[in-house]
Amino acid sequence: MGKAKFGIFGDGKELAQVAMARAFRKGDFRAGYYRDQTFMMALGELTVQQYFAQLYAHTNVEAEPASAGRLMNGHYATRSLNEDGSWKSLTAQYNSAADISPTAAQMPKLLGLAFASKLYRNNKGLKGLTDFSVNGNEVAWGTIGNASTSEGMFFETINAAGVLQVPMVVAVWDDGYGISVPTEFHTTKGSISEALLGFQRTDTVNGVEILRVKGWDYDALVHAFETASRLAREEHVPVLIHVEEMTQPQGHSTSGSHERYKSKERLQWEKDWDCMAKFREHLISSGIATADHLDEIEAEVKGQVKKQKDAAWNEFNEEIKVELDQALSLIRTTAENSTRKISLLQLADDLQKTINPIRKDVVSTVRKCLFLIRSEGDSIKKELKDWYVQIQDVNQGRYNSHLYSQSEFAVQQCKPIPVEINDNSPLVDGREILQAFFDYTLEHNPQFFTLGEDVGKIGDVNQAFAGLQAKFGEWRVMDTSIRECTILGQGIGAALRGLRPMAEIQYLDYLLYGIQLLSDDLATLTYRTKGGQKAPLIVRTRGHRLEGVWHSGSPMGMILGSLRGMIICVPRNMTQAAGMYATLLQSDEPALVIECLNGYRLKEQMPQNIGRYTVPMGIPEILCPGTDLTVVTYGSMCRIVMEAATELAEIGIFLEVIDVQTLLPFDTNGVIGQSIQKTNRVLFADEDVPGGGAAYMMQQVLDLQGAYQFLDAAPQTLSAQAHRPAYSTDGDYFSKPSVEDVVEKAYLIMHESNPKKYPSL
Ligand SMILES: Cc1ncc(C[n+]2csc(CCOP(=O)(O)OP(=O)(O)O)c2C)c(N)n1
Ligand SMILES: [Mg+2]
Repeated sequence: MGKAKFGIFGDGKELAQVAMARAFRKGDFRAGYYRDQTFMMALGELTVQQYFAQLYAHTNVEAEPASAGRLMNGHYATRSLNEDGSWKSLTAQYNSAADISPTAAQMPKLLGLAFASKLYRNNKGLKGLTDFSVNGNEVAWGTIGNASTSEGMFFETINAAGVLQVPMVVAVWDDGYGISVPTEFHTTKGSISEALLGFQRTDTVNGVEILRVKGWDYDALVHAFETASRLAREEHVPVLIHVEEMTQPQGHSTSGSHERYKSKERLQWEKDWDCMAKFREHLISSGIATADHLDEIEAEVKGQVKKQKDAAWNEFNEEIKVELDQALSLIRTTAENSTRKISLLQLADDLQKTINPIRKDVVSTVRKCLFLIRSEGDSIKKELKDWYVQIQDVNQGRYNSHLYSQSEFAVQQCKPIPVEINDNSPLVDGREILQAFFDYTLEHNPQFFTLGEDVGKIGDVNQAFAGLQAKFGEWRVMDTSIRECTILGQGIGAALRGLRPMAEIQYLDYLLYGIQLLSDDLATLTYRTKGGQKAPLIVRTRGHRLEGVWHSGSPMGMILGSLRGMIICVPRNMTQAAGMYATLLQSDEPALVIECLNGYRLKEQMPQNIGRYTVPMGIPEILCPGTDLTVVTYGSMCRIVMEAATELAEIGIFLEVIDVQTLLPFDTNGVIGQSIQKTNRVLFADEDVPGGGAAYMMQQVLDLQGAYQFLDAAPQTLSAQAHRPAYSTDGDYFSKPSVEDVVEKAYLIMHESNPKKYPSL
């Protein structure tokens, strides 16, 4: 009837979900996909009315607690946080991590949710945190469709779970299809449990327990899920349950019928072997219920569902109706005094006639009206305009809030504590500053831990954690295999359960293996739950400049385009990096910190208050005051630009060099605009491709801050070449911006203003 745009349902997979719900305990977590309505309802974590509220995109958190209308139907989530952003007791409730649509992308965080139990059981420092775990007894339950098991993330997760021995149970809902494509196109040997047999644990060797069960066999399902629950909960053995012979009575979704791709025989088989039909037969044949009794229950339930559906629709509509009536009345009273009376009344009449009007109809009509009367006096426009401003504010809350934390734990709320450096502060390698910071933090923050490739025994490839595994143990400073995506997943899952992980990506160039997960899952988490969940993961990596195509990347434009919702820090040295980590650990926001790859051996003074001072987010630092040209930069480019500034000062050109420090948030106090007001010229310099990070900074300053009006010369960007950097020092010189590049570019901007004083080069 056009009331809902799209529907995707869990029928054909109900029975297994009831069995899974029976084995699920408080404190456990689910990370699944769009078929799990029965499971959520069986737990009591989803009412029928809430189910329909999501279908209609009801923006009210009480009506639709999973996503406040932000996600299409079939995305399930429980709320881990109180209104003020603080944690609820997760061990006192059933938990579902917030779903996302990309197939198999639930897997990496599932691994992390299970891994958290491992930490809570083995890391003695976490024992008191009973709102998050009771001795690591919580199981992380995953669900995934058969076709989605072909994704790389599925295999990466299964392998990691087998290595880590975490309490993860994955149920594969196998209906023989992935939309229209049958199993033989998806899975080796046509069976995921067959294909995975090499992972099967034995009496003597750890691995994954693999169970196989039919989706219509209730007793076997109950047995399988109970077995899995026990193994995972008590022994931390990962389990895969392959649930075969499931059906999909209505096809994949509302957007196409399955008669197009399923044979008559298959359609008949799905009718005969549908789990609900089979369960009915089972209940009758075993004498548990009579056919009449079941008919009665079905009729009654149908009536209840219809009632809740109507209630959801009415509640959804009620709010819109109130706004519609207000708008109509205001437009009509405005029309009475307006020269555009006829047009306004016509717009009001058209709005009133709209069938199933939505907010867009209301707001777009009001905006059209305001545009029509733009030349009329304020007294005529005022009421309608005020109403529009107020409703925009409300709609902002409904549709645009919570990209970042709105709680007292937001990074912006963190109290700045200045760094203390004096004459007694010794000069050390940059990496030693980080090492001192991590030492302090491991000592003082029991929830903090780090994991990554080579992070444990050798203390990362640049030795910022050197000696810290030996000091704090393997549950705090951990080596992992080479699997960037699930390293991040481990971090996300652990952060969802109250821990403070730092997940390391060895080089920024390899972030690409995990950027999909960060973009789809972590960066959207707060937004897509409207503040219902948080995962304050810190992703630590290093980049910008070293050697060659895969160890010198600075793909900031890519990151800025895909990770809105995360904090992006680009510290110029390790002193700044340590202060940023301190800020992040006081906040609840997820972040990416990119250290300078060529900065670990450079000398810096060891701060007196290492571990305690903080670097505020979104506050640029003026590295060198100047009067002629503002140069905006960050990261390793700070040193290059400062060298150029020294050279130019010798010929009387004074650069004001600004380190932005963080790209998200960006210069929240307008420091750069103020600088341009003084210098009237600006250059944005970085190591990204042309049109990348520097173009972003330009947009922020000229467009958002409006600094274009202070310019006396064309604003410019200086970036690396469009290709990736060639190898060796010469490769770097001819690929990345050099001191000469900055000097010449800055000089030419001065030439534009005063060609006489600064003749062309
Ligand atoms: C990464 C990604 N690719 C494609 C899609 C589109 N898509 C949604 S569901 C689906 C089929 C999934 O089949 P299966 O895993 O067997 O689950 P089922 O729907 O059969 O339960 C596809 C291709 C997607 N959501 N994500
Ligand atoms: Mg399928």
